[in-house]
Amino acid sequence: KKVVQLMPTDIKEELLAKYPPKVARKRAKQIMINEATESEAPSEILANVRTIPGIITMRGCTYAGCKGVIMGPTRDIVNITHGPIGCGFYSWLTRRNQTDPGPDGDNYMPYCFSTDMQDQDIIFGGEKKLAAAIEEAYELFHPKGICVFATCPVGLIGDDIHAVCKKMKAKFGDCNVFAFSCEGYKGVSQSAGHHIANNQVFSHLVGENETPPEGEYKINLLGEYNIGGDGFEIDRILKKCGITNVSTFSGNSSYEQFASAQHADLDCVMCHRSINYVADMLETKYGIPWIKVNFIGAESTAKSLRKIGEYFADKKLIDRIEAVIAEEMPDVEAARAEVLPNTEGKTAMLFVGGSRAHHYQDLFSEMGMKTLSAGYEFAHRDDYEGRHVIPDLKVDADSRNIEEIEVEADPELYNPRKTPDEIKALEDAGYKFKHYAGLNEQMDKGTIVIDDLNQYEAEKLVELLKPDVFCAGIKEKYSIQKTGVPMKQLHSYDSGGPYAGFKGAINFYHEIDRLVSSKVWSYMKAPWQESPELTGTFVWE
Ligand code: CFN
Ligand code: HCA
Repeated sequence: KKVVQLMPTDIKEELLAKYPPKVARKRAKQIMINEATESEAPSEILANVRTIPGIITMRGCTYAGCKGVIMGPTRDIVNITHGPIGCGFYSWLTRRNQTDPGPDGDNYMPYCFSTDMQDQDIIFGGEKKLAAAIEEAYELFHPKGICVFATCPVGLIGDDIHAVCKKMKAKFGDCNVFAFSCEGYKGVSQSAGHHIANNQVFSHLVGENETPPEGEYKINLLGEYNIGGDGFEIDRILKKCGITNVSTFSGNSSYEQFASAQHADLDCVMCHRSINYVADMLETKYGIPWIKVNFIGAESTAKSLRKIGEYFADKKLIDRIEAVIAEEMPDVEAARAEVLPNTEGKTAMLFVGGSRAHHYQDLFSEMGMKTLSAGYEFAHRDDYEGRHVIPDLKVDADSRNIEEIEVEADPELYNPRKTPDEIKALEDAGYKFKHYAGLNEQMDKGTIVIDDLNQYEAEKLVELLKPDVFCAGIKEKYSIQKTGVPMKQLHSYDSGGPYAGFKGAINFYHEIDRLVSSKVWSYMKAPWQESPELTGTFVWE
């Protein structure tokens, strides 16, 4: 048995060793050692680029980002997938977004609406079938809104879904019908779908309701999707503090909430990746400023509430927020004290979407757990490096050109080693930035940040670093568990949750304690344990 000390650079080398030179060169730019040494090249990471064909990526498609992610949690809009039945089926409530329509509210989420495209529709066109589907949905439910989502074949055959929707909207008169050109192949990941969804919701829905809702401190909660009931817990806390949540984009959301979003005083952005476009548009068009918040982690929740209090700068609100924190924290502390002896010093890896790989590190650090390696599936450089470049938006909604969405801004704008003077010079030249803590800033020195991790690298990482828990999605779950490492889904939460807010933190502490303390995993033999050629000890820095 050979025992070696693995440096972060060795791990990077090991991850790349099996690739052909061209692939290795590209992947090398997406595997970053966080500030390895003073003399190392700046910690820059390549993100939001196409996955190399042949690699088994963790990513999803543009349709998933638009239909499943942004519009999926909206209960009283009928969401029709124009395409083969599989696309509708696989985006049918698999995300575990919950909703509460109340006793009389409409809820179409349990339905899966699809035009069920067949061969003849591909050959002769599917517009008539789509119009019939919209009509049928209208006759059956009389919803406030009907949304239509394009899948890959729709773009390829050229069905004009926007024209069909326009015609149907005019025909009904009392139903807002609009479409999303979110063909799966359009971007490099789900991310393009978020952008397309944001633009259309903003153009067709936000601002429709002119009556301002009641409330002293009105916010919108952007980028919170009520997975496993997270949004319910956040709403409980906001209500307790006396803060009015006008609209959530889009967890537990309704048509009216979207339509009223312009009445908020402040936008609080949870998941920057998926909804920053709406935040920027609300700021540009309605002058509503946005701040970054995070309700994952008890301390982050307290910090975010204080940030909201600070914005309104009202003593009554600030006192109430402090009282709520003081009331909620003892239970959190008790749970933390209970799990700490089991969790302290344990290690985690997180590879999730475009914000959770970052947000959940707060929860792990509250439990004394270290993140060895983390990364996003489809985030952009701002999510890693914390510098958001505010786009130059045209306020007129119709002039927004969504075809431009995949054009990345000059990479130099994101360079993390830019000095304050250089930033100032860029600002003088007309660029507008917003700064917040990105993933890289949170990671310890010597940890490994990996963008668009794939199946091969995931298994290799686990083999080399043996984390106590690995967090990712359903595609990773069983291959990781087979290596004898517990796996926690941070997309669907497996069947758990909520994990947001104070009560959610308590749930998470116990869940992770159970996972990392369980003996069952030690009975599993990973392939390298059966024939050990190499065992590694990870060294920091
Ligand atoms: S709920 Fe969100 S928090 S919206 Fe986004 S980037 Fe996905 S569906 Mo999966 S769990 Fe994940 Fe984030 Fe924002 Fe969810 S980390 S991948 S597209 N995501
Ligand atoms: C999506 C949705 C997803 C998938 C989760 C997973 C989700 O990207 O289309 O891979 O387990 O959270 O449901 O991210």
